[in-house]
Amino acid sequence: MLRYLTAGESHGKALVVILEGIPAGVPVKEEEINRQLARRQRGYGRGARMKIEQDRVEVLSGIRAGKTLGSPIAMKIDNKDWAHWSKIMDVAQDDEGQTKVVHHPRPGHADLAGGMKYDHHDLRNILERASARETAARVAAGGVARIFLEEFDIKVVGHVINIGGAVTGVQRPSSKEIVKKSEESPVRCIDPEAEKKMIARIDEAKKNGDSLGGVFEIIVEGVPVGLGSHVQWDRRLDGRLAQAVMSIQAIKGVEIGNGFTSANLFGSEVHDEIFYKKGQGYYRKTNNAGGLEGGISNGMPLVLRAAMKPLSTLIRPLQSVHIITKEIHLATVERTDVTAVPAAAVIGENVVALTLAEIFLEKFGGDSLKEVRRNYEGYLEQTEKF
Ligand code: EPS
Repeated sequence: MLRYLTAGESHGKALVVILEGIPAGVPVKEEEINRQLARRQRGYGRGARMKIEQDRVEVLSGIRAGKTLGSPIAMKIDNKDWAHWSKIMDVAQDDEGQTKVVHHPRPGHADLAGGMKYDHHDLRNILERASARETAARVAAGGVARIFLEEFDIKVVGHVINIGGAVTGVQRPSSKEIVKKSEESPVRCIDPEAEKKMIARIDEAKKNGDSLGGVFEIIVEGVPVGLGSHVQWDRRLDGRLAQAVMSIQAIKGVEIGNGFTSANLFGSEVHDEIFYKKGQGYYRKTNNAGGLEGGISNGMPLVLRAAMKPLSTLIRPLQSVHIITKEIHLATVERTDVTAVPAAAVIGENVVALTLAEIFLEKFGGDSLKEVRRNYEGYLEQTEKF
């Protein structure tokens, strides 16, 4: 069983994550995890915080001499900004000046619902954990998961296809094209025309003290037939991927394959016809299903998209209420990003990797990489004969 838990507040000392269930013998380099962390920090439209942080992972357990031990992998990412917040976020002392107390909940944020639920009258006690800073810890865990998946030639890539209505014109790009072009784009978009429009939209939002959301796409190649199952609701691959991606802060919609578009079409226009060639096996000419049928991976690349709402901290704030006096008040303004869709694409890749690794291990599980590989190869041999 692969599982993980994160802890940490946005302006606390550090973020931590414990990842358990990665088999022994997987070669893991800290540098590779750090590369994922750095990718998550980039993106046009990010705010001042990203100039302060340079996320680096410190592996505390579970890896020795460059290989996983099979024991829990504990990792820590320090918050550099802690230096400015140590008094405010102190474990024992009350912040005497109360300089950063939050009483005006931001529409769209967890502030009000969280405050009411946990009976916190300083809404900072909610927003510190609700912050998307937490995703750095998930990406660290995802960094290990994708190294594990790559042992089986499963590769996860992502790119931005829409920011604030500026949409890419490139349809169904290959993974190679995505990797090559998105890393160089400040908005992680592979279409230079759309990139220009996205940047203009971000500039416009910034000028107006506003924020923007968008859509990113994740593609996974090398997924074998048979991950997930039709037999029970909580074993369906689509449902489990959607939960992982939907749980990323600010995500409001997830679709697989043609998703919402297929609702407008006839079945004959949607379903991917099945062909067979000796030596090659079964194949499809289209992939409208996004690599999934009946909650089971079908051997085609997995295609998933997610919609991110505009960030809820607005420099020109919306109306809210003072939670103590109940008087009308503008929402709290915290330092923020204008948009974080490029970062969300990286987070999406990494949570998808975690979910796929989890389901892969459910099917081919073993305590060492060698054992998992043996199980996997035996299964491939069986399906090739089908
Ligand atoms: C965030 C607000 C900003 C973002 C932060 C998420 O942080 P701050 O309030 O410190 O300026 O930069 O994202 C990160 C710190 C990160 O690592 O992604 C929020 O309110 O969610």
